[in-house]
Amino acid sequence: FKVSRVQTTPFDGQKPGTSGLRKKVKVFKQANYLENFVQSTFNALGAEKVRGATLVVSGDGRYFSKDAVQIITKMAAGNGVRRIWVGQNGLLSTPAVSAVIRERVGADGSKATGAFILTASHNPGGPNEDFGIKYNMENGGPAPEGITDKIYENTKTIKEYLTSDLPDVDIASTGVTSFSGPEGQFDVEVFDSASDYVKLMKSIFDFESIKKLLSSPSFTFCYDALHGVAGAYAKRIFVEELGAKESSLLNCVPKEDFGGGHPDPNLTYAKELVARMGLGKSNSDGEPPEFGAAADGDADRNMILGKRFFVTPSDSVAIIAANAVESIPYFSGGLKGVARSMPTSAALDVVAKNLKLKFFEVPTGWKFFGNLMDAGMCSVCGEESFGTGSDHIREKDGIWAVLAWLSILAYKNKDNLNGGKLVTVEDIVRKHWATYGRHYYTRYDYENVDAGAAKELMAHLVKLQSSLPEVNKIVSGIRSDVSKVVHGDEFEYKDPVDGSVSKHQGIRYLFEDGSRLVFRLSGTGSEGATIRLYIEQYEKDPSKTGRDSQEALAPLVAVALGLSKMQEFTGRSAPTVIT
Ligand code: VG1
Ligand code: CO
Repeated sequence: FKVSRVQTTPFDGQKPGTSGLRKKVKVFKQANYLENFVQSTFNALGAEKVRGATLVVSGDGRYFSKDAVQIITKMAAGNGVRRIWVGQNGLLSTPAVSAVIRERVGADGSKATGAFILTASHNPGGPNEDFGIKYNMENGGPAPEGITDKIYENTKTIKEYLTSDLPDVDIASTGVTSFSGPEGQFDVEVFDSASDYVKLMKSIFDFESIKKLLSSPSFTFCYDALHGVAGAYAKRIFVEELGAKESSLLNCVPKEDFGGGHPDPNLTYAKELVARMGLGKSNSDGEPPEFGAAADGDADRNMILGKRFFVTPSDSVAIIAANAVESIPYFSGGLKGVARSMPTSAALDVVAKNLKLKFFEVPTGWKFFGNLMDAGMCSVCGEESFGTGSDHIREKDGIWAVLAWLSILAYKNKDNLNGGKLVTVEDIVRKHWATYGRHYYTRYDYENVDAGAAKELMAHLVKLQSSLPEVNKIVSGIRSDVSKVVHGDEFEYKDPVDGSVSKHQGIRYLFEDGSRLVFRLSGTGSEGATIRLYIEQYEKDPSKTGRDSQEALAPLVAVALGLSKMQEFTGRSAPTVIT
């Protein structure tokens, strides 16, 4: 093949957000748009990390992914990359990409040093919806801010990119295709999307004991991939390896447009599963399954449900941490530490304190956990946004979280599977609350709000923080039964490993009784702005941990909406999604 230089001009707004660059497909389809971002990434990495390298290119299979694989492959050849690894049909979940970078060894002993992940995660897909791309490093984790800032700087000045006249490569069948270029050989290897990941999961969990649970007539199970890439793993793992019934899989055929749905595993968008679990208004026919779970488009998120019962992600990570050592072989030697993102509830903090574990609070986004894990300081971590994971890879991991819960259930029920009374998901959560106290928690999302209005609202909240007496006057004017605000700030994080500082990571109001209000602007949307409001209240008294959470939080919600003047600024009388 021949290499060519193509002249180009910069595009505005190619700044990677919380997790890569996400835009409407129409934006990505503009001539040179994707090319500019990819070349800016190569330039940010530098020739020594690109020339001769092995790079992974794959994603959640959303619309435009197949075109993107071809474009990036040609550019990789043009930039002197030695080989490209592609999951069959361009499919690899985000956690599987991380596993492939860390674990996979090519036939000739080669190892990957990075990946372009093609996903907009939980955002809808299709010709009128979103596409996305992000770069992961040799530890298998998202590029740190130092690199993403460089990429963005490069996109502002880019003048040309390198590509090649390679033909399109068949990515539907596995195997290696070799080409010869001006500097030697270039290979494209297409491999099975699931094998490396399945192998890793088998090395972490006790598949035999989970299989006993899943194939027992006293246990029922349901998994909804929302037509995302998780479907490519669910059948292999839950059905073929662990003996679940085929009928327990919902929406497990990956689709380019996620069947027209919003592949976000929460109570609003995972409608079918929510109904099947007996949660929503429309109750399912018959008895709901004992356990249900869902994933997002790229399978790094998870939602855990019991029969007619929702587990908040903040509780989920705390419960996994509290039970990991006895239930999951990978952790049998103990946990190195635990971590959560700032807006995630403090349920994990209480577990860390009780079990005397190292504990870290980091900004939103998985990239911040990676440094801690690389330094051996953290084993289990999570975010309130349905993200849970561990140091087996450097991304959150939706199927891992389900296997972790199944492991806990299998352990607690190891003597109950022959007709004894089952310990349920709800039993485990209620017992956890009775032991550690409960963090009532809810998140309000206001999606696609006018960007100017959102900025003003945030500025208003920062300004208010300069006078706490003023804040408390407003608070007590709204609800007299809410405790006093004792601290207000914008969260700032200093990475304990490399000393880097991240500022403006969310506005916090901390109350005397441990309650918290947090306000953030989303960094993953592709249109307008999304305001996230996180509301949390701690209850230690075991006789009061069983209340309905919206009811328990109603006073704090009223304070949050009043203090922020939400309706005044945004014109919205209700959020788009409540979790
Ligand atoms: C959201 C979540 C955050 C998560 C990020 C990526 O970011 O709040 O916790 O890490 O999505 O998840 P933001 O900036 O919109 O709040 V995913 O599943 O998109 O890779
Ligand atoms: Co995701």
